[in-house]
Amino acid sequence: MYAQEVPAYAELLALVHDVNARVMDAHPQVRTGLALNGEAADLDVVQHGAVRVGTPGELSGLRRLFAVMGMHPVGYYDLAPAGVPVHSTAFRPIGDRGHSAPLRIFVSMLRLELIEDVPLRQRVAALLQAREVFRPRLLQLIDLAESAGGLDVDEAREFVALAQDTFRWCGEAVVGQDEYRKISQAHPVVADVACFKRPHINHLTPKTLDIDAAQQEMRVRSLQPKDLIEGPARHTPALLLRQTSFKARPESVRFTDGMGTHTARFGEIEQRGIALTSSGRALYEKLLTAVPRGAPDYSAALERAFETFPSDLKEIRQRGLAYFRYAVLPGNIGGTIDLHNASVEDLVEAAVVAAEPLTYEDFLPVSAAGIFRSNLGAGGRGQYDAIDSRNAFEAALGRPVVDADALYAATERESIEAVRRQLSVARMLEAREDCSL
Ligand code: OOG
Ligand code: NI
Repeated sequence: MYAQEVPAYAELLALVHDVNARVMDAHPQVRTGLALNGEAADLDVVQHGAVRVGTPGELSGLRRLFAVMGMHPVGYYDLAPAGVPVHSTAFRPIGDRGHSAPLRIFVSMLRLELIEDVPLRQRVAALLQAREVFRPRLLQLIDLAESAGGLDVDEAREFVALAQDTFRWCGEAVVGQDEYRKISQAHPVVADVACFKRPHINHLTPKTLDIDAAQQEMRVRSLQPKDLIEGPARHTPALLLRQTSFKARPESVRFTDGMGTHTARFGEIEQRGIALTSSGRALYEKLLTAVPRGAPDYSAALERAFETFPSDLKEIRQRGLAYFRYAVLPGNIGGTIDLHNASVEDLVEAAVVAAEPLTYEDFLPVSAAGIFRSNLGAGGRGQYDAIDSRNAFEAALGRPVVDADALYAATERESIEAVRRQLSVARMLEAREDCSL
């Protein structure tokens, strides 16, 4: 649907596919690795999308809609300090499926209290109160899924079609052009939400194996990339998340008093790296803020700053900078190591256990704000006072957000427990063999 609505996005998909194929042709081990991890099929699948809503009712409605599909709100992102009057969460699968989640939706809700002009704020609130973004039948199906614990195949089909309609572009504004301009001046994101009848997808994001090559290729194909790739370039391993996008194009819109344009929809690309622990994240933030955003040759300076972040996975693991998944290596259990008293690190060193870093599945406020800014044009303001409204957001959502860090930590912990269980079974078997001798 989105590729049909935004033809430049279809071009972006083709571009990413070409770049990924080129990387795999040049490095056949990448192709093999992806196939082994079961990630090959995910490559050409969209990794995330984004939607913006206006009211607590809309936000909790989306929370219920995504829950039907096993997607739950993870993380709280306050974008006000970066000058965007919204706060957000990301709906994604959690638990085992979360780590190979092919799809996430980043959902932002307007913070109307940040609009200083009180009559304008009231007008925007009235526009939002007047809209009904969920069809009654969709709400019925959500009720049914909640009470019955799921939907049957026919209901699920109907649900998917109606859910999709919720995000279908409607090129019809509910205001005239003067009012649209006035609301845009408060902040373009407010106009993008409040001037329309229902929410729309504002971008989708496929995953690339080489974001620098993809950025270059966007220039070659005249897709107008934003100036900067968010996140530091690194040889190996990539950290957290790097993102870039092509800039939104003006689209024609029917205002109540005639035709005009609105600019909001675009396509984004991302490359995902390793999930950092809180100390890894602290080091990341320190290096990131060491380079001021407006600095000349920002990207090169950032790359240099990040040279002090270890690139050796062993060092990263031993310093506790990233989360890992541990697994017993088949065939290596019988060595000389004392399985009972060995630490996980000893087991890794003895090649009894393998350690794979976890991939970061979430988002970064700095990157998100950069994406917002480059696609909403001028207008708005530099910064809002940081009043943390996490409680208000969760009240609107109708539940607390899931803590992303706790998810990675649990995955790591559970993998260690599984290793311990497997090794103690191996030890018991060994002991039995000893006795029978
Ligand atoms: C959401 C921007 C955040 C990302 O990838 O960080 C985001 C938006 O533009 O509505 O999608
Ligand atoms: Ni995005």
